[in-house]
Amino acid sequence: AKRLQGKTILITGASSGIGRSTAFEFARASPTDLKLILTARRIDSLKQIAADIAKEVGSGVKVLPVQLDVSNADQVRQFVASLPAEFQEIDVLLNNAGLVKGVAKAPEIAEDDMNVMFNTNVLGLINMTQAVLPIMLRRNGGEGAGDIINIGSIAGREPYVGGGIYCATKAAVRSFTESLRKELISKRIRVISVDPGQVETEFSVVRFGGDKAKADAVYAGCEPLTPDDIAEVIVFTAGRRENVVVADTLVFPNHQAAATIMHRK
Ligand code: NDP
Ligand code: 8X3
Repeated sequence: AKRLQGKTILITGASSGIGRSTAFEFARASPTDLKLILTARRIDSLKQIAADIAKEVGSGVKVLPVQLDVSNADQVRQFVASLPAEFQEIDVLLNNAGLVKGVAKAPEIAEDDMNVMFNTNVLGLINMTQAVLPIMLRRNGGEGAGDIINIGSIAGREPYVGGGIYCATKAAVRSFTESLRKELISKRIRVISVDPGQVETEFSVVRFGGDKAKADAVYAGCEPLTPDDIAEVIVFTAGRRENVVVADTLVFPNHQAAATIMHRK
C-alpha cells in the first residue's frame, strides 16, 4: 500500500511466529520502499529472515537485523541511539516480543518464570515504548506522528487457570495501551492493540520448555490461526488513512469463543 511507502518499521520478537510473519507481510505490502528493523535475541534467525525477505521482494525493502533482549532495560535504553542514522526515524513500533512459561497454579509458579514473563511482556514493552516515543513526538512541530502497535492477547481480557502470571502480564499490556492512547490524545500518534486468540507458533513450545508433544496437544482437534493471519491484521491497521485508528481488535479462529472455550473435533 502507498500509505506504508518509505516507512521505518521496528518489530520486536521478529525471529519467530507473529513477529516473523509480520515482517514478511509489511515487506509484501510495500516492496519498493520500506525499512524494517527486526529484533529478537536469536540474531541468526533474524539474519535468515532478512535474506529470505530479500529473496522474496528484492532490494526495495532494507532489512536491519539487530540482537535485542527487550527484558534488558539497559539494552533497550541504548538501542535507538545505536541504530544507523538511516534507520532511526521509526514510524511504526510493533511491540510483539512476549512469552509464556509453564501452566503452574499460584502456589507453584517459579520465581524465575514470573520475572521473565513480567520483564519481557510488560516492562520490555513499556521500555521499548519509552525509547521510541520521543522520536514520534518530535514530528510535525510537536504534534507527533507514528504508530505504536501492542500485541496483547485474549488472555489479557479473560484470565484462565494455569495462566495467573501470563494473563496478568497481558492485562497489564492492555491497561498500559489504554492509558497511553489517552495520554496521547492531542498527538497524531496512533495507539493500536491487536489481541490474538489461539495462534500456532513457537508459543506453546516455549510454554512447555521445548516439549513438542505437549505443545501439539494444545491444538489437538482445533484449527488454530496461523501467524500470517495476525500479520495481515497488524499490517491492515498500520495501512489505514492516518485519521483512522483501528484501536482494539480481538482475533479468534472459528472454533474459539473465549480463552478456554474451544470446539474440538
Ligand atoms: P513465538 O514464540 O513464536 O515468538 C515470540 C517472539 O518473541 C520470538 O521472536 C522471540 O525471539 C521473542 N522474544 C521472547 N523473549 C524475548 C526477549 N526477551 N527479547 C526479545 N525478543 C523476545 O510466539 P508468538 O509469535 O505466538 O508470540 C508473539 C506475541 O504474540 C507474544 O507477545 C505472545 O504473547 C502473543 N500472543 C500469542 C498467541 C498465540 O496463541 N501464539 C495468542 C495471543 C498473543 P527470541 O527467542 O529470538 O528472543
Ligand atoms: C496466548 C493465548 O489463551 O493460549 O496469548 O494464553 S492463550
